[in-house]
Amino acid sequence: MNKKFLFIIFAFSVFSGLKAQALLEISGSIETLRSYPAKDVAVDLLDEQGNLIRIDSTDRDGIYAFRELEPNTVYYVRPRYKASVYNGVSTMDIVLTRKYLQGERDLETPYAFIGADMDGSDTITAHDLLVMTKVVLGEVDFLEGKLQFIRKDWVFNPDFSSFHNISKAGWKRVELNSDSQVVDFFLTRRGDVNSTLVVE
Ligand SMILES: [Ca+2]
Repeated sequence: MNKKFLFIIFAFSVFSGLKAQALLEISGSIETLRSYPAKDVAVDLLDEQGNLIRIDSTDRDGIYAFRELEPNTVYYVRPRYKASVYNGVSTMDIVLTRKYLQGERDLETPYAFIGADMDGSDTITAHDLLVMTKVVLGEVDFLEGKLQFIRKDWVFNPDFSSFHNISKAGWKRVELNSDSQVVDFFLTRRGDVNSTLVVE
C-alpha cells in the first residue's frame, strides 16, 4: 500500500467520523414588529419532557443560538422577557382602538388586534380603551405580563377574531432531525396597536 492511498483512507475515516458526530443548532432572532432587535431576552431550551436544559440571552442584534445539539431529538424553545419596557402605548393606540369599536376603521393585522386587546380578554371592548387610557395617564403601571412573544411562523385565524391560543405562539416545538433550524420571534405588547414598541 503506498503512502498516498493510506492518506486517502485516513482522510476518509476522519471525514466519516466528523459527519457521524455532526451536531446541530437551533438559533433565531427576536425583534419588535418594526424590526428593532430585542436584546437581553432570556431564551429557554427544554427537552421533550419539558426539563430546562439550557438558557441563552439575545445579543445586541436580538440573536440567540443553541449549538452542539443532538440530531433526532425534540426540543422546545421559549423566550421570556424580564425587563420592563415603558413604551409602546400612546394616545394614538387609544384613537385607533376607539375608531375600530365605532366601526370607523378596521384593524389591519392580527398584531393590531392583539395590541388592541389590552386586557387580554380575547375580545376588543370599551374596557380595553379604559385600561389603555389609564396606562397613558400613568394611573396604572405597565405590567410585565403584557409583553407577548409571537413566533414568526405562527398562523392566525383568517379573521384574526380569536386569540384563545395566542399563548401557544410564544414557544415552539422543534423536531431536530438532520438539519439545524431557525426559530424567529416577534416581541409585541398589549396596548400597542400601531407597533411602536421599542426595546432600549
Ligand atoms: Ca379585551
